Amino acid sequence: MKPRNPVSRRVFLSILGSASIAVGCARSESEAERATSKPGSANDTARRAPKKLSEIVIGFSQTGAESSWRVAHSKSVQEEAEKRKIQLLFADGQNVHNNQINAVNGFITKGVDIIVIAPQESLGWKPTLKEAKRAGIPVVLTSRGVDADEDLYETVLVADFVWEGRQAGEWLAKQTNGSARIIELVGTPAADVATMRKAGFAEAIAKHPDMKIIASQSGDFTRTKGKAVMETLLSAHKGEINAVYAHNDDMALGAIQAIEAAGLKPGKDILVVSVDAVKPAFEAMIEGKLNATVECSAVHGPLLFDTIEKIARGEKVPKRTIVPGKVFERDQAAALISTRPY
Ligand code: GZL
Repeated sequence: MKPRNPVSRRVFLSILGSASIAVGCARSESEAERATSKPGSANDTARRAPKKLSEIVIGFSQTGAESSWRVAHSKSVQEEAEKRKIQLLFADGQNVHNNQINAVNGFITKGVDIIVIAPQESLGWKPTLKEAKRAGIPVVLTSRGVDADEDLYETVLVADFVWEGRQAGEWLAKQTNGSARIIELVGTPAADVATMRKAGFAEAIAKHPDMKIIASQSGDFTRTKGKAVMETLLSAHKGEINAVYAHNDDMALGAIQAIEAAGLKPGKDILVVSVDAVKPAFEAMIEGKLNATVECSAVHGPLLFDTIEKIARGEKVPKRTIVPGKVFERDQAAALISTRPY
């Protein structure tokens, strides 16, 4: 029997009365046959007794803890699950792509109700996402996207990374009257967020022929690597550099340490602009060492769980849910740091 409409292959969670949940999944015969051979498959889900919201199990595969932003992101998701009394299985990928693939395959075997992924890398997800679909388990992406057909996931919850890169480029163009020798510290190269922040920045500075990226290297979104890369580039380009664009605050803070170690004044001799707007970046702006940061909110928890509950009710959700941000500059930092949520 072919499911009447494609949506029927998703796990349906309809909230009945006192937040109890009926979990069911209509499947085509061939899928039903396939599913019955595996314990904990969606077919079993279809036979599961109605669940209370608090009995739903979510499998969350997180990249790791590479940056202050990521730590705040994990905290936001875990606190929201706690608040809504929804069971969250948290798998720390330790920034290794294959760890995440293994974790998600484990969630599928276990037969969780919904899978949430913050992907370290964008490539290599298709087979695993197809397996989740076959098992009737909806997938929600958060903080980064994947290179896979849209019908393999419900929605991706991200910022507009191209906009972020563009804001950084436009800010720097204004500060330098369109004349700069720039070091770019790139995030994890295989992550869409790095590709997009790079593209947005390049688009903005392309309007200014005298703004040149003299070197672009990955610091993998970490403070340690940001510092190491900046040390190398400072000695390779002695006296040439007057600006740094870092794809996240952690790499910018590492670069600031390297600039100071080289006897230069970050924020003055070399302007520094980055993305995320984490509290340590506000502290660096108050010290005058970071000039600006483009906010990429890490507080995904509330919106993520609202989205999950919409999917559960069978409501349509947009394929891409954009989390808005804004630009913060050095002279605003002291007044705003106490209001920062992460
Ligand atoms: C953005 C997120 C990025 C942050 C970095 O959504 O994927 O990864 O900007 C983090 O700090 O490492």
